[in-house]
Amino acid sequence: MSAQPLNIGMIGYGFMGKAHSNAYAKVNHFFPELKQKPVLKAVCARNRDRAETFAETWGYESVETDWRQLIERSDIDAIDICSPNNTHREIALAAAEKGKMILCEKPLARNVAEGEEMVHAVEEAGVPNMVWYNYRRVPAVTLAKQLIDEGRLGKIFHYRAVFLQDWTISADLPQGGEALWRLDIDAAGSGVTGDLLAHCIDTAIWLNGSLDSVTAMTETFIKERKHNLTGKVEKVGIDDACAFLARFRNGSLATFESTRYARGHKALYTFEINGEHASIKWDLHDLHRLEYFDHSDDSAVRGWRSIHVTDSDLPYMKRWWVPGLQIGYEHSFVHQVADFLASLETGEVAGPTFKDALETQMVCEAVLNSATTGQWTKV
Ligand code: SOE
Repeated sequence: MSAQPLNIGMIGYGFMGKAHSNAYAKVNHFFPELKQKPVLKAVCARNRDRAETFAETWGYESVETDWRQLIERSDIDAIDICSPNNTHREIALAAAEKGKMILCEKPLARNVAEGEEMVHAVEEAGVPNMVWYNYRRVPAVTLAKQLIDEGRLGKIFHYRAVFLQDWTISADLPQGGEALWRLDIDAAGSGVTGDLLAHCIDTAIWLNGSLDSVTAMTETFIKERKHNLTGKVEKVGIDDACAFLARFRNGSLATFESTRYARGHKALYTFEINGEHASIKWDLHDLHRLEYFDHSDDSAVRGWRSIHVTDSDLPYMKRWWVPGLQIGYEHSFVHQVADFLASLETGEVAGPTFKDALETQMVCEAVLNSATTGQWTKV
């Protein structure tokens, strides 16, 4: 039986628009059992020429320049929100009201208040929803989850995560507008906390449960930048760097650090988890490997082992190539769409939902509040 079409209306066409479009295009080739097939029905962006170029490149059937028009269309089943963070709430509320499924780029919103409204809207409308925290579905990270859930690490004492970049060091870089909205507090809501630490927090909650309290520091190294929308030099409102200590509800201790000022690092996302019996480490730059240390090994051979996560019995890998041949960043998005489509058939929810992502938003807000007050803050 051929798969039923699931018509996608994509809002935005930046880097994430490409990652999601690629996932929709590939998913049924590698997950042929799925009963629904995403169809790239329409892409929406204010700049018609660029939207048309994007549509042609990726095979979208049509173009809209007003997201409200897109949401009105009866031939659209699911809205994918890939536009800046300050648009997420309004689009999600309108899309939920029209009964559309919603796949929203991370972070869910700029703050908890917006996120709460979004959760309320999708729950009230009863529409399937998901947030693109893609790193959960890197096979090595999913394997880490399996090992933890099997109890192999035992009691977890420590969680350590960093996400380091260096692309905003130049004081000449403006803020605001296309591509640079991540530096604009109004558009983004926060800096590295919502953009990068949110990934680390989502993974951490998924692997080790909820966080209880945090104490944080943030810094804005470049205080003023030219604003692309006004042409004037304006105050920079985002956090360029953020580090925080945290306590998980299960008693483990954590450190999280993120910056866009770590010269030499482009996207170094790593985490390490130390348990009573075993430890694991993961590094985005080597994303197909999971480092594992098991204290129960015979001391003659005990040591950190590097698991090349390519065997077909490991998460998602039977979908791809033969053992030994690895996959990359884009595959995590394919896996996320596959799980979302499967959830529509089984009714088994594919996380992170808006509600799950709201918890991450709450941690981000507690972190930013703590950095302002200098106090330990409950999540
Ligand atoms: C920022 O540079 C960014 O593109 C984030 O917005 C993404 O979420 C992250 O995965 C990579 O870095």
